[in-house]
Amino acid sequence: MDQVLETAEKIRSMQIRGAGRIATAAAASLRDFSLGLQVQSLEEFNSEIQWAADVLFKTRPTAVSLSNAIRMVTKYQASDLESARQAVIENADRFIKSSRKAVERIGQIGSRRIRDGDTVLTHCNSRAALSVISTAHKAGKKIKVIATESRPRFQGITTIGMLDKLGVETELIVDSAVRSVMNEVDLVVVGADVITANGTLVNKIGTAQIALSAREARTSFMVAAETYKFSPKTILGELVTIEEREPEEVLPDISKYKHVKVRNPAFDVTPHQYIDLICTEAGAIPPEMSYLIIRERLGWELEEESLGEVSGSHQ
Ligand code: RUB
Repeated sequence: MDQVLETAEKIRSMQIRGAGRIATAAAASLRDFSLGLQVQSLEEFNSEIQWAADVLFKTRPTAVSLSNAIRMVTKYQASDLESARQAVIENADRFIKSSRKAVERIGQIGSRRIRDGDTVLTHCNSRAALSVISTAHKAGKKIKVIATESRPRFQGITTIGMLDKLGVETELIVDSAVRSVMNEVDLVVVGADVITANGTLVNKIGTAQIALSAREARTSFMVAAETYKFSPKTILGELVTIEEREPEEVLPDISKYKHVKVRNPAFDVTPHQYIDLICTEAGAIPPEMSYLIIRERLGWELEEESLGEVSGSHQ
């Protein structure tokens, strides 16, 4: 129980962050919780797992990877306690392994779009986007990466740190310098928190401005995203919740102002018209094909699932 609460706190406070990492952390937490669970009956096991799933689900409202991971891990059909326990463990291990492979595959597919000598711009810190960039670099392509700071949490500093270790040349810019450098950029590569049924992208605040700027400069804009970043519930008409974080992240001494309100949305929405390509482990697709990815890869059963449900069925 403590381990689940600890993982949830790390996700909430962003010690564990990035849609892919929070999904695998939640899966690992459910697996470890299931392993150590001292209960006598299947019913008790089911309700404890449901409790853990709820705690993890409520940590960050935007990333659909979290609910997709939880749904995949907690979907089992078991007639006794031990086979339910085994199923959760196997589901979680399968999810974690497939997530790692997906990121690798995205790197292989996406890096083909990067040419020798290219300048690539990236935003925030995305494992999938960095896989594309690092695979191109490892293939011997000489590239330069322009990374935005990504205020207010400065994930861009993590990005340049990771690329620096790999020996990739980087330039760090403030977020508002994107248009000033866009004419030097050959390709923008960003990650995703959510991709909706019509190919709309929800990603770190500032992504939409970058996409607009790229469109205006005729620069290609690519999204790198595992298929579990696609949102099945958007097929049912559900809107994506945009997380609003604490004002202190933007203005630490806000209490000294009387009439100031700080707004701190963590993500924004980029319409599919501004996206050239979404690179997934199932291939590089136009955003308009997102509906098919949801139906075919996520196996979403429209009639079986009800809105607002966190995890799959326990039988
Ligand atoms: C991270 C962010 C990343 C996506 C994709 O936001 O917006 O671009 O989550 O990352 P935060 P990945 O720092 O608020 O979690 O490709 O690693 O899943």
